[in-house]
Amino acid sequence: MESGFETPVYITRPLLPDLQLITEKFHDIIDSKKVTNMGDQHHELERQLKQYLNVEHMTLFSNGTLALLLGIKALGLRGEVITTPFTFPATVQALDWNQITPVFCDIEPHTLNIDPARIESLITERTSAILGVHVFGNPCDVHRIQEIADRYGLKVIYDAAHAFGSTIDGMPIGTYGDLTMFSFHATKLFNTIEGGALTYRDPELVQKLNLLKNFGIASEDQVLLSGLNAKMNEIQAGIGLEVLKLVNDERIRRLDLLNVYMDELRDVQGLKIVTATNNLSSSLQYFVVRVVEESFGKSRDWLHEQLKKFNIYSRKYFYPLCSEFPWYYHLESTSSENLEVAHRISSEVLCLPFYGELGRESARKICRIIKQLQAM
Ligand code: T4K
Repeated sequence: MESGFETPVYITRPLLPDLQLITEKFHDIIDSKKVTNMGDQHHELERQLKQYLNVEHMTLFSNGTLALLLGIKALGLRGEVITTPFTFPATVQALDWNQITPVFCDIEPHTLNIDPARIESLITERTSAILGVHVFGNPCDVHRIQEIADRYGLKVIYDAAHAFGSTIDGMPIGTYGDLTMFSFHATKLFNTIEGGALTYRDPELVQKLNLLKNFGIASEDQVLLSGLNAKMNEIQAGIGLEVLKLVNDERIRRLDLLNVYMDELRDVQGLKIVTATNNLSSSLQYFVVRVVEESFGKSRDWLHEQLKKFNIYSRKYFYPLCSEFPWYYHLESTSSENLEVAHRISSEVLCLPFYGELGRESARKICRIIKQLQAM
């Protein structure tokens, strides 16, 4: 009989630099007296991230949600945007704050991303864009989505909050669509505690985004548009510079964990591993399974609760679906018939602890506990 963990095991832990390195960074920033409003750390992080993500244009923000919200504003989108219900609330809330109505499209059962085959029937004369989410770091079918968008003259935006470093046929994920948002929240592979960025195709967006994240201020005498405060500060950027040095090693450790989970869980009846498809390189952001009750013998919710007794805190990302939020009740696209796959998946999906520090032995123990619970 496997016993529980002595201390709680969470789905993730932030990747953080040695305290000594952070202290030195703080000294530099405090000594400079430039602590926010696009200082040296900010510029250096932007430069290094462009290189790391292999993109030409990037703007940093205080968090991913504001990045997406202002990216949508910068593109001048309006009316309706077709998107997925299987995402974090931030995706659709960025539409809400732009007075745009989300039109929910069902998802593919394998990638859990917006299903391109279902998009076209949702397009109306009010549609201005398609907003895909690279859920759990597995890329959307960017080619089919672009083909539909081109045919109907729509913009394409991606929420790549989970997809730091993902590639498609070797191409960096931030180069697809008109605009891509990355989140650098503490729970993400690369983090600045809170933070985010946009990458985009049109170089003219640089100026607009820089205005939007800084109250629309162009100069001492000029405020050109109605913006917000969404600037990444120097402490965030400085920590980001140190965290970035750790990302490649963290990826190696996560790859190791992925192999442990795959080996141990592959043959468990009723557990389906949500994997990256061929030719895609995953961000290794989450390790996700689907608990198929009929064959696993227990429900996802039951497993989620039982794991807590062993001090394991898995997460039901994404449940409930965004289409179930009360302020969308009146929307036609929220009907269960329209979102059959999404409803099924959101009752099955479970994210297991996945971060380098966890270590192979703990991952093996988690797998043994899951098997033990199934046999109960
Ligand atoms: N789009 C998508 C698809 C997203 O997933 C997200 C964010 C966004 C947009 C918005 O990006 P940001 O505006 O956040 O940049 C967490 C994160 O707060 C959120 O950023 C993330 N997605 C989401 C998937 O996960 P919660 O409510 O689950 O967080 P919380 O506090 O329960 O943390 C989860 C676990 O992580 C904890 O049980 C323990 C661990 N943890 C967390 C924090 C904050 C730590 O060990 N240390 C920490 O400091 O949303």
